[in-house]
Amino acid sequence: MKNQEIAKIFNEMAKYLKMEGVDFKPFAYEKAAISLESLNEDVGEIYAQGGIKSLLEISGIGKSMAGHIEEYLKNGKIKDYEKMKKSLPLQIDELIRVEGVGPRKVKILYQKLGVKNLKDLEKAAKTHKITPLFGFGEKTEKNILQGIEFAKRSQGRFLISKILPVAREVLEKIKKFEGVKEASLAGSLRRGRETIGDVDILAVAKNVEKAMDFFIALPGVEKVWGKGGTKASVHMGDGFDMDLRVVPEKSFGAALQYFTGSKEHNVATRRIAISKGLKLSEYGIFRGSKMIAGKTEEGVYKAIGLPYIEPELRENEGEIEAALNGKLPKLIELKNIKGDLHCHSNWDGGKNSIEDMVKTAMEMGYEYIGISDHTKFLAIERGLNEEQLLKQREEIKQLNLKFKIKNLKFRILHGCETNILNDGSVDIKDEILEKLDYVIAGVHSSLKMEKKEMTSRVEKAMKNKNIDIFAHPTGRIVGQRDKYQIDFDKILQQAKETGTILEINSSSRLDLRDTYIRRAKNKGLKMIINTDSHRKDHLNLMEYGVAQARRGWAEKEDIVNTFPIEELLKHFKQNA
Ligand code: DGT
Ligand code: CA
Ligand code: CA
Repeated sequence: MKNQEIAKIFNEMAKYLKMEGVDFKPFAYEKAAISLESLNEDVGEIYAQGGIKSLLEISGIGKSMAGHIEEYLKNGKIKDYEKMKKSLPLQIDELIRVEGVGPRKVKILYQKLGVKNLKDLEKAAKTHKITPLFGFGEKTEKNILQGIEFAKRSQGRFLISKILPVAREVLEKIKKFEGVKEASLAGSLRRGRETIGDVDILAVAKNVEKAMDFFIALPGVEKVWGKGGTKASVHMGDGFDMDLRVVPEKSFGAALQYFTGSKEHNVATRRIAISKGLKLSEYGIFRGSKMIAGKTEEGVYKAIGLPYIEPELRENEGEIEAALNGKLPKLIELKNIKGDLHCHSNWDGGKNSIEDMVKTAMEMGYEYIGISDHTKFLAIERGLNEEQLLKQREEIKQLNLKFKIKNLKFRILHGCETNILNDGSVDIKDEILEKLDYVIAGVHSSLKMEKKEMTSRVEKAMKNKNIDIFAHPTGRIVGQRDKYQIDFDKILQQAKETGTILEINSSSRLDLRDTYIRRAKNKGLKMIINTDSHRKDHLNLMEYGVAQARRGWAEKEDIVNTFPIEELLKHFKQNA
């Protein structure tokens, strides 16, 4: 099937046309590309059956696009495209990824300085060859250098927990701005992805111009990349970019569906629309020229015969099939969480006292909190030994007694976070572990072990009857450290056999990650979402773990800290 090949060429041609400064035409190529990407049938087959006439019947394909498709099917290439490549032989994608460098600038940089790729660009900027160019100047050169630095440093992606609070603040301000009727986050942020490229915001506003001016003047905005008829793009002091798109009210749902993505999900939904003789775009759903839905997302899904699909599921990883078969999961929600069992106190060098941690947990509406300080092997974390654990147990007992007297429905559970040593044993004696309400175990040393060794190390720990929870099971830290080598299928099997609960760690580990959560769920395993708090304000990281759980199709029943306390304790006991 040649559909994707041709779509790719059309996208490239659009960029070349933009470099030439051509108006409108690039859009036709992009439209044709999206059309081909979401086409069910082989475009070659369509052409073979009905010639150029049948190509013209595909939505989004006009006369000149049909001509290009015919040419490619016949000759394996498109002359215009070959010409474009020859006249400007450069890495467009790489270059326009640098913020502040658009297609037109790319062309000038190539013609005047011979810049073909990122490396050339950096060299030109560092040797101040860009400043004297007409239409560039010192500021642009500086911008370009910053853009390159940024692209290199972070590869342009940010941990969700760094972005969401800022984006929410901006969203709230936009919502309150005069004349704004509706606003929502979209893109990867709305889908809860662990890392975010840029923030996408959609709004409906009475006065588009005013709303965009308000957006680009917000505190925190460091630079304005651009402001057009319906879209404004800014760079935030925190290092990331934000797009605001203002859309008509009647199209808000369709735009939200489109700009939430993912692209793969959109291709699939478009395909369904086409199969029903409909056209789905960011403007709405159309039968011929009649708009039949678009104001709400629910309406958009309904018009193509689907129930509403939660944003976290929209990755084209089976959610469409599940929706068609009425098999969508009822995803876990933040409000289902009744407590947090991976919390450190000042006993092990954490910032806050047990009482402080408890107070915050109560304010969050939790029914319980589990204190699980590090144990002695982790000397840098001031890990507790057996004696200290017993002392800590007394303090917790007293606090629980106090709650009881006051008739407070809150309970502190006492656990600890033991270390899985190289041989698979843990660093606290079983007779002490037995006395605790629950025990977490994790790998904190010798992370570079070979796969086989690491797997049996963890398997052995899971067989310890006192260990209830396997913390941050793959050892990765988002943006900082890869997972260690471990046979995850074997870990799943062992967890199944021993009833070990796998942790979804909500800190910057986000471990288990979404796809692994789904594998654990499919295996029928129980998981727990914990924050690994080392201070009280970390407790509200919970929502990031929940987001990953939702991306992993987890339901309330899969996650043990949605259980009331009695049920949770029963669960620990059963699996002892
Ligand atoms: P990010 O920003 O890299 O974390 O990921 P997204 O998903 O936020 O991607 P972004 O910001 O480039 O675009 C936002 C949404 O717009 C994306 O999820 C789906 C939609 N979209 C963007 N480009 C295309 C496209 O070429 N085709 C289709 N069907 N949808 C697109
Ligand atoms: Ca985005
Ligand atoms: Ca974007």
